[in-house]
Amino acid sequence: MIVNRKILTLDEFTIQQMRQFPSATGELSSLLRDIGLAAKRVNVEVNKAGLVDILGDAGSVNVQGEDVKKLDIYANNQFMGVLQHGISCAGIGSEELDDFVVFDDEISNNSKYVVQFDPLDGSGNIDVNISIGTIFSVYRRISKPGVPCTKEDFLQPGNRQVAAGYIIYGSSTMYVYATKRGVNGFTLDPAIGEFCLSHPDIKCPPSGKVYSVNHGNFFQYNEHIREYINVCQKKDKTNGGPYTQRYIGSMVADVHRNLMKGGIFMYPGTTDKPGGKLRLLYECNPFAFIVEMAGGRATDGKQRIMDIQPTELHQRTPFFVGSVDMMDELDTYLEKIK
Ligand code: AHM
Ligand code: MG
Repeated sequence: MIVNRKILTLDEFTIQQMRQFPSATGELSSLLRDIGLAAKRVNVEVNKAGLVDILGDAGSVNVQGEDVKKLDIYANNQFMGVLQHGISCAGIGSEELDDFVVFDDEISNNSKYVVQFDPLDGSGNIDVNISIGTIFSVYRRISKPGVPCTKEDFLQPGNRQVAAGYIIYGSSTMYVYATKRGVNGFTLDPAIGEFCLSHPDIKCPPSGKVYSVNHGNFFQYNEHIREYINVCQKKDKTNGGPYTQRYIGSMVADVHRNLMKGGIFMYPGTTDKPGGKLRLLYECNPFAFIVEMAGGRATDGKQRIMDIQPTELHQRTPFFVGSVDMMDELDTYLEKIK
């Protein structure tokens, strides 16, 4: 078999990147590779999701007498496990856990980073075979190394992210991560079980034809957001259209498509939930960082998502993210909201 040596694996790529900085300790590269390992384990289980009735329902005991865990709990434990046993992470925050977790041992207390993640976003879609994903965000801790990390390490604004990424478990499994040096995408090659660099230096097209929003909530949105959605529906050849509405209800899939092809994704506040649904720390900030690093923008309707000073781990926010020209047009409607 001919091995294509032009394609770099995730490990080769992160090591290559690190070599460009002789003073780098390799902690971030190691952390990104640890996340890749957990993603591969989660991918195996996600691919078996349709067999759950055969193997045993989550929460029950399967035919082999093993406990069957809910996939989001399984994913949480995998990501937490690799980060705890790695050398780079002092603690984590997760959508699945009420509070942040401090890895209080000597190596972890001396580690530079904390990580926040949503282990399996869109997990309501698992049993209908729709793409779901993992989202994560990496911060350099503020507390001094040598002692356990603290709550302040987790409540940093998104503009202090060092890296962020997502894994999409879809028709193929992809790992996309961003640092201040750019955004790169790796596709899992099942033949060798490695993520391979398939989408180097991803750029979000400045404009697109797709808008993604839950239309079912239309009458609960602010009138100026409704006005913008109406404009999207009326686009034609004379003003950059026609637009297409695409919304699968799994943010990783919706934002991934828009990142690659151009588009805008919106989860505004509603009359029932003025603060929106999505979580700032492990859903919106990472996507804001990735999309901005790729040339797009993200806001909560009033300010840049990454400039929000978080006050709680599970804080929610309205979220608008996407191609820069489309975001600029949306802004003209958001500015009308008092
Ligand atoms: P989850 O974290 O409970 O999975 O919820 C987040 C998901 C996002 O992936 C998706 O964009 C959104 O919820 C869909 O919500 P809705 O069904 O209200 O449109
Ligand atoms: Mg989620």
